Amino acid sequence: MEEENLQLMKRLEKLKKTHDAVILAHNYQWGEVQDAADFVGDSLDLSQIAVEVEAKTIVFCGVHFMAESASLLAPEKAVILPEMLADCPLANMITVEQLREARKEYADASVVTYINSSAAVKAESDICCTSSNALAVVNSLEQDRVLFVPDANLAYHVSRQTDKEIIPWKGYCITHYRVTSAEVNWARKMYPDSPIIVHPECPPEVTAEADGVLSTGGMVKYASEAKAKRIIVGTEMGMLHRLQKENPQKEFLLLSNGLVCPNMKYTTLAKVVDALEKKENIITVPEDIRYKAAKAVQLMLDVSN
Ligand code: CIZ
Repeated sequence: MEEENLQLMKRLEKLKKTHDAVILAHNYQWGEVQDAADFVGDSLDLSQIAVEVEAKTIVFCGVHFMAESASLLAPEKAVILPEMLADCPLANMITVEQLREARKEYADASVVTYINSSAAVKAESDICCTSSNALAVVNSLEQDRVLFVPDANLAYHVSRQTDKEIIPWKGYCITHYRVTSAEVNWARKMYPDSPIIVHPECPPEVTAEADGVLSTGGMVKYASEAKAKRIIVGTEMGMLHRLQKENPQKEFLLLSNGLVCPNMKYTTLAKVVDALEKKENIITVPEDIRYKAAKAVQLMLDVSN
């Protein structure tokens, strides 16, 4: 396997030169994919890198909405998604039609849309947010009511920290929603000195008991600054690879065995090489949607920068 990966890495280096490409990998990708990437990060970091790099081709190792976000911010570049099956069930839990109906029902509310959504839904929103800036985005709005889509757990986490009325959409991440407070209690008993950090897409009873509720970027920072020698991590298992690599002197344990996103795991090193070789699976966003979606993302960047 080692030898096979080395051969793939060699082919990838050549292809990167041929196609003037960079490889971006989300924090939830397999370790081998993260190691082959030029940049590893969360979806927003990676989209901003896609804008900044000079390369003409971006291979986005993540799920569909992430490649779309990169494409809507960097439309002049060819954004490749190595595996077209890599979709995000949460992003598909709200459609444009459903959002239009909800807007009628909550006419006095602003619409805040989590980055885990399609470009078409972003285009129908007032502003976007990520898990790291959701509270700042909500608090920046003039309206007192906010329709928050599509993740209900993130909406609930924000509602605990703001005076605004948050109307949550009933979407959920199929990986994070499985984490239970029994797992938190068990980890506490087993490792009483180890902090437990979880993602805000986890259920409210889990986020309520954790020592930190953090985006993946927040977890990277927390891990490097924490004094603790062992940290329990409640997010997708791919995150452990990066945390361990950047903090070899510390130990990271997964809070729950169920923290595996099947969509993130579709992308393998072989598929990355194959997609770049064939220059296939290029993700584009129609211009009318792109323009409106990019505006909602830009408004978010104006709040968080
Ligand atoms: O925005 C992202 O990359 C996701 C899905 C999670 C996070 O917290 O970074």
